[in-house]
Amino acid sequence: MPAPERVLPDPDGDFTLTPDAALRIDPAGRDVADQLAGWLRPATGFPLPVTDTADPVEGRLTLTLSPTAAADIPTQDTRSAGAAPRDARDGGTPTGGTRDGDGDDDALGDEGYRLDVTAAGVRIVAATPAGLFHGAQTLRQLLPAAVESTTPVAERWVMPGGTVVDRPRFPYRGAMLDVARHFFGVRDVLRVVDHLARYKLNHLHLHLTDDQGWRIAVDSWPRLAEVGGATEVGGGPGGWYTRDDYRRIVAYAARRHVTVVPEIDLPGHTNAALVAYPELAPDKTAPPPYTGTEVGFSYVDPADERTYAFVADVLGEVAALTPGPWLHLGGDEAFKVPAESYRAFVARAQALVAATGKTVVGWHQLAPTEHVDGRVLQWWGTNGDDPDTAEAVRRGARVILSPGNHAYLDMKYAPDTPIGHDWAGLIDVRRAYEWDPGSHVQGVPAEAVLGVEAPLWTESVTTLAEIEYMFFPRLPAVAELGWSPRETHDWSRFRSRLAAHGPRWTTAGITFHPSPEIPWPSTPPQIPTQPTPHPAPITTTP
Ligand code: IFG
Repeated sequence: MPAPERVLPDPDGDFTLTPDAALRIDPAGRDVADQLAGWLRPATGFPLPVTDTADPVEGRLTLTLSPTAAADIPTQDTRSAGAAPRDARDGGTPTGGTRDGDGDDDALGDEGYRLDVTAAGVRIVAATPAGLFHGAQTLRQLLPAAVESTTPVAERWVMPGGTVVDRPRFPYRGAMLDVARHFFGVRDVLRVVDHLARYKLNHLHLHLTDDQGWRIAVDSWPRLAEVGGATEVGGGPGGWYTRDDYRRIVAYAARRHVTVVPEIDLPGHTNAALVAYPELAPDKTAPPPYTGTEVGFSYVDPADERTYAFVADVLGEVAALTPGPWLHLGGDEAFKVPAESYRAFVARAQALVAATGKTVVGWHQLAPTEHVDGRVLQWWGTNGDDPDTAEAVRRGARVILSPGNHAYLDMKYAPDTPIGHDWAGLIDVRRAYEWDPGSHVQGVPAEAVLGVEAPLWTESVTTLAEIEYMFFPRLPAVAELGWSPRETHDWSRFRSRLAAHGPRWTTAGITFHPSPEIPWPSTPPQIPTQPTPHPAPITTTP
């Protein structure tokens, strides 16, 4: 999970991981091998040394980086017509066909990999470390769920034999964590990165600023964090990331091939900044700190030149701390800013982003404003007909799809979901899965779609366990829409694979919603689960 592009099972090729196993890698793949070994050591108890010699040796896990790596598999469609649906346990889906239908596109690209499991050993080949990393995540899923245990388990570590060839459908596959409504410390954010990387998501959008809190230190405007960071929804203490905290998040994410996308939401959603610097307020008066959950009432003064000095300084400092190409300007719900002022403000703010060398991302409310080269609109509509966005695409914008009624993970699963919103409707797993980013918005063709992103707004989310409860099982559904070929899209197969996947979350101590839509396995996991984090993880239905 997500479903690979191509799975060629070989029942004679099962491989058993044994205590003397070792990882052999090309030097450039060492970091991936170290991480893979780190995932497998706790449950197996095996030393799993990592060595540089790349020669594939008996009983080994070999990770090979080859810039010209190719899929090297027969291009005929491996899915015979009407193939019987596979048992979820084999994890594979008879995904036939080739990426572009005629099979000539054999390069693995920036993120693709080929994984071969034979009785003699396991080999991952990719053109880049990111491809090796994605292959390593797939390898992890071929081992029994017990591999997720944080303590050694007596288990036969058998991996089903065969070949997987895999490449992503879209380049941008992400999730957003709103750390402004409720603040989440670095440790929680790092665990969120781990969750994204498991499902081959490669972008973490951090919603760093809003009415209730400013979460990133800005040296040239210190009160933004010191004052603006000291509140949150409900009146809690809030908090903020120092520059070093942010650097730590970015570095941790980069090792897992996740790019951080920082959002400084402007011109609206700025009450925290106005509390810190009243000169930015239209009435030049500090509003009271806001700990409620309304939206659309605040904005920085688009008519005051000091606002643009503020924007330039903030974007400059955040851009300098961000290795990724994206800077998210927000732009949503500036209800009190007249259209002309909004357009003028956005034009200047976009130019300030470009001056930092970054590419603009913004919520799709930016659509009617001036296009800047490479601009990306994040679409969060609930109705697939949006002429402004379609027009912006005609002028060159690309789109990240986050439809409110399919990808907003702050939506309740069901009426009795204890936390979350319902303004975009209830979203259980099927609703998160049953849409096509490539054709979701009229006038936004697949070529203009950069990818997908699942936002989690945190007005009512306050702990890591609650983040996980809203993420799982819907995040893998969105991850599959971003990664897997459209031909693999099949709800009945997906729900079976998800059911087989659930015990991995239980074993890993990941909280999740035991959605009634999924036929979770009835047998409880055969191994002692580690002490449960508070609150107790939601286990699968009995
Ligand atoms: N809309 C607001 C968010 C958040 C959300 C909760 C966007 C772009 C509703 N803006 O979504 O700040 O409050 O579902």
